[in-house]
Amino acid sequence: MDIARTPSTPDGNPELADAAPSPHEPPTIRREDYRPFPWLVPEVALDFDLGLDATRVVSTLTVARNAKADHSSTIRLNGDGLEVLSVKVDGEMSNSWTMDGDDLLVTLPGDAHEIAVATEIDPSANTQLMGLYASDGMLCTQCEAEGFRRITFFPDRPDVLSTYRVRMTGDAETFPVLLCNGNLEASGKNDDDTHWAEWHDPWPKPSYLFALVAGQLVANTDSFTTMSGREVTLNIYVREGDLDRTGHAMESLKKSMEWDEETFGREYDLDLFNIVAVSDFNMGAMENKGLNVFNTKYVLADEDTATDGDFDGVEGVIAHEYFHNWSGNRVTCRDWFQLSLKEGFTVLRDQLFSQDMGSEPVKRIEDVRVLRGAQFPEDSGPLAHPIRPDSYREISNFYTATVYNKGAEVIRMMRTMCGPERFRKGTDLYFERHDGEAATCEDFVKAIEDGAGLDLKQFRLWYSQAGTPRVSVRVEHEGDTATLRLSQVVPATPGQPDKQPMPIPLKVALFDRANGQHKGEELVILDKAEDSVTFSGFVEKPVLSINRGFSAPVTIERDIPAEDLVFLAANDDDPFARYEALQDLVVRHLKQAVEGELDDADRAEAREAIAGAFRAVLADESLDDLMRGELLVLPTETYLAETMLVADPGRIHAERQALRAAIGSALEEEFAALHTRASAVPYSLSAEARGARKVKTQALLYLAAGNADRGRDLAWSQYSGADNMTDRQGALMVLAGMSGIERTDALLDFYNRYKGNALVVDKWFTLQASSMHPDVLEHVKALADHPQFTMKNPNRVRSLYMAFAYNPHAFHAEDGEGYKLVADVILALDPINPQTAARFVPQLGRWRRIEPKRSAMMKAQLERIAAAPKLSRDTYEQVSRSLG
Ligand code: 0A1
Ligand code: ZN
Repeated sequence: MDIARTPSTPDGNPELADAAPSPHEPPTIRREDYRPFPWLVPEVALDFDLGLDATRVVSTLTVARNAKADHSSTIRLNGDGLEVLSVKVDGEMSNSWTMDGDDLLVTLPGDAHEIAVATEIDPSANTQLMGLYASDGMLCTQCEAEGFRRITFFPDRPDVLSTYRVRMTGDAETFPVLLCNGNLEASGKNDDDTHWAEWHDPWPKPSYLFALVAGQLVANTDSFTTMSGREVTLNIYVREGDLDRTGHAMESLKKSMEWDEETFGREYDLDLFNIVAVSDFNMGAMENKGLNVFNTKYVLADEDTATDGDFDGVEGVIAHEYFHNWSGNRVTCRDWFQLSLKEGFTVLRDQLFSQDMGSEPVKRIEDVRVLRGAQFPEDSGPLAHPIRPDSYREISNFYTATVYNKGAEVIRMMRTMCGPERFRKGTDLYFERHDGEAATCEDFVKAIEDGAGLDLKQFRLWYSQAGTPRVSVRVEHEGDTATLRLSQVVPATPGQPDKQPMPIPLKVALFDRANGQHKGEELVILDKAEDSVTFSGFVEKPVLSINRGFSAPVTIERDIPAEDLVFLAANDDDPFARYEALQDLVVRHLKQAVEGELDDADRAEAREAIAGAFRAVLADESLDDLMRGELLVLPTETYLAETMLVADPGRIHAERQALRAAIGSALEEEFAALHTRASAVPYSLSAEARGARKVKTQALLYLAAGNADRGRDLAWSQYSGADNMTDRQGALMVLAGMSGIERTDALLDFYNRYKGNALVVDKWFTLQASSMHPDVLEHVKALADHPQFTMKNPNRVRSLYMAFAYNPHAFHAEDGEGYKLVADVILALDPINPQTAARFVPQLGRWRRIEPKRSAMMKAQLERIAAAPKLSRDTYEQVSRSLG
C-alpha cells in the first residue's frame, strides 16, 4: 500500500484538452452501470506447468447460471494479452467461442457447464508486474485489481467468488518451493527433473486474491495459537541471505493476529499463513488469501540496514495485509468502486493497531502528516475523487490516498461519534451480515448504523462528495458566555460544482487562560453550513482548542492571535492539538513571509516567537523524545503550498530554510546539548531509545542550518560513529544537503558498505534525490547512469525519481528542467510499467496551483506526454484528467 505522478514543449499540442476523443481513448467504467454477473463460477481448477519464459495454464471452470442476474447464453471471460490454445466445454473441444478484443466469449447452451481453457504465457517478458511474472529467478503473481486476466481467461471481477484447486508442476531445482493459496494437499516428484504440488483453498474468493509463488526460497517458520485453540503455522519466505532479517516481520505478524482477536474479535481461518518477500513489486504488499506477497521493503529489517521508520513500516504493512483477511477477503468488494470498503477500513485497523503498539499521539500525528501531504493535495487538484468514486478508466489509478487514508478517516469519524464499544458492535454486525459476500460501502455504513445505533443518513455524503471541507471558527465572548461560531464550505471539485454541508465531528475544549485548564472536552457535530454553540462560565474569553486528535479530516481556519497559539503549544493537554498549535504558528508566519506581508521587524518578531515556542519544547521535561521529535518537525513545503491558493515554490523553500536557520542559530546551544544527551542513549528498540534517535537527527538538521561548520562536523561524527541505520541515514541526510568533502566521503562510504543490499542502495539513491543540495537535478541525472540503476525495478525507480519528483525545490527548479525530467521518466517508463509511470503524473497535475511561470511549463510537459503515441490506459487517464 503505501502507499503510492508530468508537461508542453514546442512540439506539444495546446489544443489537446479540448480536442474530440481520440479513437484510442479508453472507455469510462461507471459505478451506476454495475450489474451482477450472469454466471456463477463456484469452482476453479488451475493446472500450471511452470517455466520462467513459458508457463502453460489450463483452467477448468465450473459454471452455473446466476438466478439473481439477467440471463445471457454467453459467458464473458476477461483476458489481457492472452492467446487461446484450446477451449473445451464439458470435456469436448469447442468452437462455439469468439474473441471480443482481449476477452473470450463462450456460448453455453444449458444452465451448468464445465469450461476448460488452455493458454501459454511468458513471465519473463512481463515487465508490468501484473499477472504472473519473473522476479529475480522466481515466479510470483499480482492479481489485484485486474491481473488474473493476464494469467488465464476468467470473469475477473471481485463479485465472482470461487473455491480454487491448483496443481503446479515445475523444475525441482529452479522452483524447489511451490506455494499457492490455502492448504497444501499433496506433493511429489515426477520421473524427470520436475516436481509438483496441489493446493486447495476452501474459502471462496474473487480472482484478485489468487496467488502463486515458485522459486528458491527459505522460510522463517513459527506458529500462533488462535483464540479457539487452533495452531496456525506461520512462514515468511525470503531469499536465503535474507533470513536473518525476518524476525521483526514475524513478531509483527503474531502481534497482529493477537490484536485482531482482542480488538475486533477476528480469528484466522486457515492452518497456514504464508508470506513471501519479492524484490520486484509495484506496491507495498498484497493480501492474497493465505499467501501474502510482500515488497521486500516491508519484510526485511535489522538495526544495521533498517531505520526506526522502516521497522514501523514493516509492522504496519504486515498488520494491514493480515487484517485484510477479514476486511477484504472474508468480506470482499462487490466492484472496484467499493475499494474503500476494504482499504479505508483496513487502514483504520492498521492505524489503531500501530497506535496500540507504540505511542498513540505520535502515530496520530504521523497519520495526519501523511493525509495532509498526500491526500489534501489530491483532494484540491484535478484528480480529486470521492472515497467511493463514480467512474474510472483504469482502476489502478484509484489506489489513492483518498480511497485509503481519507477512507480511514471517514470510518474513524463514525467511531469517534459512537465510541469504540458501539463501533465494535457495528463491525461485529458487518462481519456477521456479510461474511462470504462481496459487499458495498453502503452495506458497511448500514451495519454501523444498525449495530452502533448511529444515524448516518447525512454522513453518507462523505462517501459521495470529494474535496476537503474548510471549517471557519471564531469565539465570541460576552458576560460569562463564550459562543463558538462555526461554518463549513466543501469546495467544488471536478464534476462536483455544488456541495452539501456534511456532518463534521469536532472535538473541542475551551481553556481558561488564567490557570491553563479546561473543563472537559466536548464533541460538537457541525452539520449545517453555519452554526453556533454556547458555553457558559467564562469570565474571560477562553482559548479555543479545536479538532483535537484531528477528529475530522478538514482544514480549520481559526481566527486566533499568535499568543493563543503559543499558549496552546505550551498548555494543551491534547498532544495533537499541541502539535497543531505549533504548526499553525509556523504556517501562519511562513505564509505571511512568502506572500511579502512582513517587513524585517515583523519577520524578526515572528521568528523570535517561534524560536521561543521551540525552546519551550526543548526544555519541557514532561515530553518524551518521540513526541518532542514530532513537535520539532517543520511543516513540509508541499503542505505549505497547499495552504496557498497559488504557490511560489521557490519562495516557500527560501523562507522555510531561512526559518530553520534562524531557529538553529537562536537555539544552537540547546540543540547541541540535546544532541549530546541523545547520543548517550544506547541502541535499542525501546521508545526512549527511538525517541533519542529521532531528536538527535532533528537537532543536527537545525544545527546544520544555523551553523554549517558545527552541523557538518557533528553530522560527520554521527555518521562515522553510528551503530545503526537510523543514526547513519539521519546524518547522511544532513550531509547530503551540504557542500564539502564530508558529503562526498560519506556517500561513498555508505555505498561501499551496502552496495550488495538492494534496499539500502535504494536509500542511497533516495538520500541524494531528496536532498536539500542545490545541484540535486544534476545529481539525479548522473545517478540515472549508475550501474545499479534500472527502470525495471519499481523500488529503484521510486528511490531515484519519485524521491526527486517529491523534492519540491528540485522538482520546481526555476528553468523547468525538473518538470522535463519527470515527463521524460513518465514517457520512458510507460511502456515498461504503466502503473508506476502513471504515479508520477499527479506532481505535474498540480500546475493550476503554482505561480504562472512554472505553471505554464508544467502544463506544457503534460501536453507533451498527452501527445505521445500509444500511451497506456493508466497514464492516459491521469494526464487527461490533469489537463481537463
Ligand atoms: N490491496 C493491496 C494493495 C495493492 C493493490 C494493487 C496491487 O497491484 C499492483 C498490489 C497491491 C493493499 O492494500 O495492501
Ligand atoms: Zn490494503
